[in-house]
Amino acid sequence: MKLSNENSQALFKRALERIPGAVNSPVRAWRAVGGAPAFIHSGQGAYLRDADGNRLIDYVGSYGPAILGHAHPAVVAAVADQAGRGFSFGAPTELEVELAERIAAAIPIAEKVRLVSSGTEAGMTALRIARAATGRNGIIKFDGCYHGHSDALLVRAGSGAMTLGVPDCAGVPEALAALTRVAPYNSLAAVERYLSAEPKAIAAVIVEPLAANMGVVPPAPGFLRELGDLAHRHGALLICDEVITGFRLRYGAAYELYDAAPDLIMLGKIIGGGMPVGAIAGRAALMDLLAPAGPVYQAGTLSGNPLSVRAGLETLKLLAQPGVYERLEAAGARLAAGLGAALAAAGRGGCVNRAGSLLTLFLGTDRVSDGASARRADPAAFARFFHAMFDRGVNLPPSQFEAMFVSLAHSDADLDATIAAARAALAAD
Ligand code: HOZ
Repeated sequence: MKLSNENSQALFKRALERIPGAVNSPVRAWRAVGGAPAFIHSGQGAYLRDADGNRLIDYVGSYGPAILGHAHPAVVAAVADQAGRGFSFGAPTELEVELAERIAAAIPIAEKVRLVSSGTEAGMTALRIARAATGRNGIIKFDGCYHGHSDALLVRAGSGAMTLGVPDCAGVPEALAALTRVAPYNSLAAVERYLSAEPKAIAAVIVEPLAANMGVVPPAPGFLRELGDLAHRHGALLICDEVITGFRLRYGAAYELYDAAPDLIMLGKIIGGGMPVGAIAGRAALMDLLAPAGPVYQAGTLSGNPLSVRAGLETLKLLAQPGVYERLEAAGARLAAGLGAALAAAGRGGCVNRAGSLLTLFLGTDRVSDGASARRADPAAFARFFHAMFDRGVNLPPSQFEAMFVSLAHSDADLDATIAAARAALAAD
């Protein structure tokens, strides 16, 4: 039965008058699945309540930050307490030192940490450091990886760009885009070709250690270790974009799971507990290139603002407790197994890619290992599946090319209800 959406439709119409495309970030507009997006009234634990009063089991999780579930009481209390002390001062606080220390303690290469306000800023700044450190301008990224919307990185990008089929963005100067080389994810040969063809041209190779912006695509065994070796042999840096994976797959960075040796990493999402945040972290020698210690300028009025930092600190404290990542792994595995079984029961082509609490159900293709194979999925089938799930009370990311995010708030009953909904949705399609 179709859920009521009169209020969301009315809000959508109103938003279209004053907000480009009615949303403040493109994927939210449901363009890939059609219809007026659900406007959200509130979130609690694993659930959202939309503007029409529908209760939904949520797997968007704010695209990653909501690893504890929505409005966790301890995080709410920390933010409320901080709000009473002031939102932002334009001056350093002890809280920022505490968060940098906590990140440094969890991530071996994070000798120094610079907080910013978004993953986009983190990517932009990581590139600037790499270019300054190497005296080179070129970068290599991977088709379908997304590192925020800064000019240099919005080339063959995943996430909203892939969803909307606009991987190369209007308004990015050609001369700038020409500095970005694009390789297929998991292809060392393509990276080697670029590095060998233009010695001393490439400043950095940037990669999501686990790709999660073309749907979830794990790295091939040894890929990241060899990628770092390759980059370093050619005098280039390796930047791991851990905006999604940082503190998601383990307490710390995911690069350690895959035996990678990055020079810099980008963080975001979870370290801000749902408030705006980003970070660049790495060895002191590189990080000290940043102003005022060094010549690479970077700044931000709200960087390291106390509200984001308190929310992040409280979230990390809760994630540091024993058993947390085992629970996330078990929940992710339960859901992935159930979705896989639902596909098989319906006799449908598709596959489930998963790492820990991140997963994607690809429809219409049996193996996804890079951007090209992700694009072989069937977006029309996904759109039907999305709506069938929504009408059964399950909120999926509205794109085949985003990850589902499982949180600590999802109970086995929530996961099993989701699996039952998927079985019914696939069987009815
Ligand atoms: N990095 C986010 C997940 N792909 C994107 C969020 C958004 O585009 O709104």
